[in-house]
Amino acid sequence: MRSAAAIWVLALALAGPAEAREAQQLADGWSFRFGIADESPAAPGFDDSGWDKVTVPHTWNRLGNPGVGRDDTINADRGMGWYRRSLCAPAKGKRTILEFDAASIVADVWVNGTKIGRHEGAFSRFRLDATDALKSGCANVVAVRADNSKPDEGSATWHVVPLSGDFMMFGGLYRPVTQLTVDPLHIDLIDHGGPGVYGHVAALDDAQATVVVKTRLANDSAKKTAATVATTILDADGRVVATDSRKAALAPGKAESEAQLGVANPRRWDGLADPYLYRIAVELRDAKGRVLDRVEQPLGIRSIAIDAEKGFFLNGKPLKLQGVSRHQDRYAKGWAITDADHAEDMALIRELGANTVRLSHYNQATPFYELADRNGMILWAELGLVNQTAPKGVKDTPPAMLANAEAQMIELIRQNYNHPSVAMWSIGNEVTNWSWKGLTPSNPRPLMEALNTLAKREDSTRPTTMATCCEPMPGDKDERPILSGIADTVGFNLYLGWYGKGYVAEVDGLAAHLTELHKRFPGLPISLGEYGGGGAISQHTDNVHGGKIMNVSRPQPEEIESYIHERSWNQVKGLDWLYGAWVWQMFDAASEVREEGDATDVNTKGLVSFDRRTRKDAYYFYKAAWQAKEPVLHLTGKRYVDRAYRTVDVRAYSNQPRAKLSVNGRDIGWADCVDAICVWKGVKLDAGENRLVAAAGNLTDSADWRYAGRPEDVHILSGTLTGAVVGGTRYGSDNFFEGGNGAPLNRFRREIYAAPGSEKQDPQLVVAGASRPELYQNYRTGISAYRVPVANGRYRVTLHLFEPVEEAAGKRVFDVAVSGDKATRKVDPFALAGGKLRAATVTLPAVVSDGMLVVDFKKVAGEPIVSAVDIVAE
Ligand code: GCB
Repeated sequence: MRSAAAIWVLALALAGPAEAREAQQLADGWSFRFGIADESPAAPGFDDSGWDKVTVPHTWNRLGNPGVGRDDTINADRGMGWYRRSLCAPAKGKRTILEFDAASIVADVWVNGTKIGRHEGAFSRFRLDATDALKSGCANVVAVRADNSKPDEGSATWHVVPLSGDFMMFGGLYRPVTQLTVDPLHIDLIDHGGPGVYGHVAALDDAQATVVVKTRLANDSAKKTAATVATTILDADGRVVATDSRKAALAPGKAESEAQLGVANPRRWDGLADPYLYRIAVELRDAKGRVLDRVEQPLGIRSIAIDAEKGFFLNGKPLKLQGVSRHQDRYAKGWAITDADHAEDMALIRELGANTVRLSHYNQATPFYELADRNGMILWAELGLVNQTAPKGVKDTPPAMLANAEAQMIELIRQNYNHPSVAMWSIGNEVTNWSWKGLTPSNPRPLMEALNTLAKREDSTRPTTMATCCEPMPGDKDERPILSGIADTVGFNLYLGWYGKGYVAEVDGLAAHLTELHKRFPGLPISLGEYGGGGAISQHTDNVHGGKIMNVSRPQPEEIESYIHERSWNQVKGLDWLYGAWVWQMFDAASEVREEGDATDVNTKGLVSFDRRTRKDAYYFYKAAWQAKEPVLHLTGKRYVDRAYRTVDVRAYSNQPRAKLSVNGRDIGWADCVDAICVWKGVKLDAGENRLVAAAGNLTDSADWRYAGRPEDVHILSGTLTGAVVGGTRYGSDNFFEGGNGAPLNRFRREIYAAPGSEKQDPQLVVAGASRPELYQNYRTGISAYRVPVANGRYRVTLHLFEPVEEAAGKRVFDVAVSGDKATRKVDPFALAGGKLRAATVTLPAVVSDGMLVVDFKKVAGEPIVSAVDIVAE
């Protein structure tokens, strides 16, 4: 049995140093109301009894839902939201500081009707001194107005960056609010939201690290006071490895103290391999040695360097940065997420095998930086400055906007200075001359140069970077200024195969494009800041080349996203000079400018769904390509259950050399896994249910698919990526074709960055004379053949076609021949149907004796065309 004395000693040991600073989270007890434009709720006597009761973190917005159109849960309101609650004053003589980890976008704060401050910017911590506005007791009222109005002229946000972006600016007190109680003598809390303690490694070798720790101090009393600043470095086990103590005579106001400490035989913070963390503890003590205040910060002893030819180095060793971008929102919660949500995101990123995260496009919450420190994840930290360098209608960056961008840059750096995970500061994303987007031209250079200078002044230990999308290439006749080269490094956001001429095959130009940029900017370290494509988990294709990419529209079959990543990564990984690549993006995220895939207001390029429940196939591609620690085997297409075709290519992702497949217990054989991809070509499914099982090493994975059509029939919707059920018959996406391009007859598309409701639509063209008009919505032109694997036997082949553009007969003429039929048919869709945009069919008998039904198209005039094919066994 333990003695009482022993328990008492234990309790003392656990209590540690005196808790001089008190922190109380103000999570409960808030009342909330959206949409009050005047300042009446700031008055202490204001009656908020009818308001909603909420807890903080909170946002009034909810955006991004499955399906077409906003559902009833959506709240996209931009404007002013009010929060009120009571506050207890501390014991006399203490100071009260209110700490907001973030408030979006502009926040005004009153205590008992006295305004104690305003903060402009949605992403950073700020603190306000409430002491003088408080009365003793608990009858104090704090009122906060958070304003996320669109940055239109006259609104509080018009000059607050970012002014635009492909993401929702959720409103509210979406990160924690804390009441801090401190002695009048304390470590400064009003330093741009920073911790007041800033450590960096000034010199480093295997024997010793020299760590310089700067501490900002505040004396809010009226008299000069003697104090001691004690700085300690603790190792991961809490053992003291270095100390410094110095006296300070603190006059009222602010002061600074600097200590230099040596850490012998330093253990490096070495990324995923060994994210070893020391801690810096600074205590401010009074003349009697009592602790007045204490702050602990992380310290990682490491070096980083980036070279234009050799890439990224951590602690002198090359490390190719391979990772993802992360937005901070998630389904149903928006930006008001919990520590558990942050932890789940980090766990998913770790599982993926990434070693870096880009915090797109703004300063994210402290818990996520801490997770990165602890996990050894390299961070690209970013200022929230996107696209626009001047408000709409304003020619150049106005002084107020410059001042705001600079203030947010300082906040980003001070608040995160001590995180060893942060490798670089980004000064903005896709900032360019946006005149071509219908905005007033502004010259972005002065703002970007000012921000870069400021970032270097604030932190001389880290490189700067910026992401750009749209700089003119050599030979372009374009007056847009070049911004690459302002920051120390540059990340190019490149979406080959996605934003382009409409065909996924363009992705194969990625390495060449990057190499061109590398030549163009010699000496400048270059990364791939973003790349990727959309993937809707309920939309599927049998052939990614079957139709046009619908990049801000529908459909966006999941297989396209996978294909873009397969092809991109397998080019990028070979570019040794490229110091890093960040997938756009880790998670689907809310964006008001989008109506795409199978969702509304969601950017579908995530490797993981908005609700974090679904890891898309592309996730497993990276897991197989990146994850060295555990064996990976993943059969793709599990969500594509109802198959359109019986003959399919089965694919798996694996980091094993080869994998084996069976279908309904039938052995299909082995496939080599090359570049993490294993393919079994031309696998024949059974009619009805199919259980596919892949095996590699001691791993297995399975998928359940169904083929419900007539066993030997094939129905193809030409020129499409997803197929459709038409008149009860399942048509597959375009497949088995050779040559040509798919296109839709009509195209729906919301212009990116346009307001919802302003969808651009081609004129609705209709093909006349069709009993099943759905078969005439898309077409393939320039086709040379269909080669369709089928069982031997007799078939009737029907081609559906129409003339989409020609105004006369004779302009588009081609010969068609099918297997086993010696006759060749000359086809002129215009002549056959009796005009343009009129449906026609051609039916031919076929006999197959070698397992392959071939339809040959031979051009006579113009390009051959087809919009659907029926192959029906007789
Ligand atoms: C970009 C932007 C990012 C967008 C992304 C996209 O280049 O930097 O904010 O979300 O493209 O999906 O279009």
